[in-house]
Amino acid sequence: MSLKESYQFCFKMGAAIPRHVLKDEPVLRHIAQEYDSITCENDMKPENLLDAEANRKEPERYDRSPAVTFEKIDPYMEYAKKNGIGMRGHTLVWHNQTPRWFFAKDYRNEEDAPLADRETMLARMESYIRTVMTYVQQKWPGVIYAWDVVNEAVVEEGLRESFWTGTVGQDFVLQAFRFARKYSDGSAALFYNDYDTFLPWKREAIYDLILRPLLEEGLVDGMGMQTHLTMETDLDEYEKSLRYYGALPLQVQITELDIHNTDPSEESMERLAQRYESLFDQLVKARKDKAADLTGVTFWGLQDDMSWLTAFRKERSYPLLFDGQLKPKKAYYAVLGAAEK
Ligand code: 9MR
Repeated sequence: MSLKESYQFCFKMGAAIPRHVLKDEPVLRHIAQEYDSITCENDMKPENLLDAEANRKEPERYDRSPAVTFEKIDPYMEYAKKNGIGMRGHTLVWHNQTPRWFFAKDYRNEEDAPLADRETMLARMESYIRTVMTYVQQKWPGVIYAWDVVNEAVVEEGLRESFWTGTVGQDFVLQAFRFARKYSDGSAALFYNDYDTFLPWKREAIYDLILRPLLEEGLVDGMGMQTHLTMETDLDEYEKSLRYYGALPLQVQITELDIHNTDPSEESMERLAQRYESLFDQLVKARKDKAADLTGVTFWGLQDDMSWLTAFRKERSYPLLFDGQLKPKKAYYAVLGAAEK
């Protein structure tokens, strides 16, 4: 049985995929066999959808309605549609992977170009969200079932300072969700997505700053727990967060799961497998106890040698269920096993 078959009774199973696998038939067959959800690892982020050339060439024309291009995402959408695979839309509004010129007056590219004013940036945000959502709803109906409307807006000091807070202001999250709700045809749930959601201060801060105000206006449908774990992450705290968000009138999705591990030895991969098993035990139990409306689990990568962690941590990581040859590791069987208990 595959991952998606084993967990069909519980939630969708997904993986983030990079662009190059779209040309790799054996990998595409593997995805269709194991998963019923995919996320573009990078291609649905603003830096890949915004049409840099058009906007910067005709800044007056596009000032309040940025030009967007879909050539990078169409191949993913087509593959998903053809294979009956759902997609998480990642991500509409983010401080990262959104070019600085997008926030600049007249889309100017210089590093110190003055920023656009609030009204202009609100118009650009609305237009971007409308254009992207409308396109996928009309051209690829039924494929995207969840949108990460805003990603990673909370830090220890409160709301993260970014070009979004610097232009629109402190209400940029609320504004983004209002636009997403306005242009959604209801086929996709609207998510707030963040990392380190297992930290006690962060789960509270996300509720206070983000979820509570959004819930008051009925603007949010789900909480995305990214779930980039290490071998040391406190899984009891993780479970508390899962149940904390689960107690809210929201879906919960695990959106970017991996467990950083630098030691490929057999014992270490066995410990990794045990950790995945403990985590999936929690997830299945939360679902069975109705402690969380957990609707999907997505791994952040297909196989160890495609993981972002190796570059980010500057040390080779073996964090996923499949090795460099796409061969299932012990962790894969441990995850399958957790579904059968
Ligand atoms: O995996 C993505 C990596 O290829 C990019 O270089 C990186 C740049 O921001 O983004 C990675 O994906 C991130 C995701 O979009 C949001 N949460 C954290 C992920 C890992 O950095």
